[in-house]
Amino acid sequence: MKRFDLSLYLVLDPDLCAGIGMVETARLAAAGGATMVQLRDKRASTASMIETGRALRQALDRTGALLIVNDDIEAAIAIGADGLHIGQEDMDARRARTMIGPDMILGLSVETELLAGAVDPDLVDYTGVGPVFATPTKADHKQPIGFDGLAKLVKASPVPSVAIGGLKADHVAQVFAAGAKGLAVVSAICGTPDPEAATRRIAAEIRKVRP
Ligand code: TZP
Ligand code: MG
Repeated sequence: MKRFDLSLYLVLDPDLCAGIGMVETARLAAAGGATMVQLRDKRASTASMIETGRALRQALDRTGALLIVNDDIEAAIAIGADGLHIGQEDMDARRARTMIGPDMILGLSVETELLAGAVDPDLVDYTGVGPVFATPTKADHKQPIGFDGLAKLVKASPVPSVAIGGLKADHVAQVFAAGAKGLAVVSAICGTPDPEAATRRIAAEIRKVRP
């Protein structure tokens, strides 16, 4: 059984993190209580993903936060990441699982109940569910599902789910009430004046609702 904590999942964005950079943002977020950090840079080459990923590995070393790499399987393997996250338009889960082996965490984005129900728990370890709200952070995001939709998709998913899309500290109670095991955030942390404090605020809300 793999152990991972989806509760405070930071997804990095190179543009929003441009001020202090993705690595420093991740370091501060881990200090503030982030449990997972995803390297997501859709425009980066594999070489650049590997370079950033290695720096992230070092920054997150001994913080307890796990490092997940979005989409770039070659980079995920080269970095020795804790996990890989793929979307529906990326490679299929079976192929990804075959390439990464049994031990690496595999996350899959699902945007509908149908997709959530189709997830194979022998291949996929968690689902990323959303967007809960419309968000300027992802230009091409699917139809927002709201908290009612979130509850439905979480229920349909055979593996634990993390919610994403427009989520802030204020939404923590509703996220957990819908059955999700955590929230994935970009702009609630990236590019804020004090990413560590922003993370701490979310972590404090999580402690209120999660025993
Ligand atoms: N996938 C669905 S919404 C989203 C991604 C990567 C972006 C979420 O960003 P934010 O700033 O937390 O709304
Ligand atoms: Mg993708």
